[in-house]
Amino acid sequence: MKKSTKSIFAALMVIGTLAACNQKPNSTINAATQATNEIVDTSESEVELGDLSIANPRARALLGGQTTTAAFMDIENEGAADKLISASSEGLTAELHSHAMVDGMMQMRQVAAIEVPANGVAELKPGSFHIMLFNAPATMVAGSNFKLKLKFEKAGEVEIDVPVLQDVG
Ligand SMILES: [Cu+2]
Repeated sequence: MKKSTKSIFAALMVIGTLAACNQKPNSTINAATQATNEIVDTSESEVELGDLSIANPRARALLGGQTTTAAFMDIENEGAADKLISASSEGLTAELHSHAMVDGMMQMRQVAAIEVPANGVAELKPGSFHIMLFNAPATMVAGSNFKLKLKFEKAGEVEIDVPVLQDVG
């Protein structure tokens, strides 16, 4: 049974910086994070792909009138370093994004890849790396699900089922 960490940064997520989302990918940024003491059992929703397991997938429900939101997950790696190089979902546009302090302001940027460290975890979570979803269908409300295809440099491709939640934690 695998464990994953749960973000404590939900309250810090700022969704109002979409203007920063149109920038071109620059460098890959290391998403390595160490496990913390706060443990959530996500074994039910885990998907295995080679040495990787994808746990706790979730997307934030669309707010009224919006078409942009984001998906999050923990990518656990029991093998050599890998990279998430793309995400896609039918009927919308998905991009890999970082979320970092730039010149004193929190900004999101598109990145070419999200590193998954050897024997470590890449945490995609609010306020950090995430999969940005543009032109999302109005059906993306709490309680719904959608398919998201992930492509890794070494492990290859996998399609996961992402629950849409009001609170993505
Ligand atoms: Cu973003």
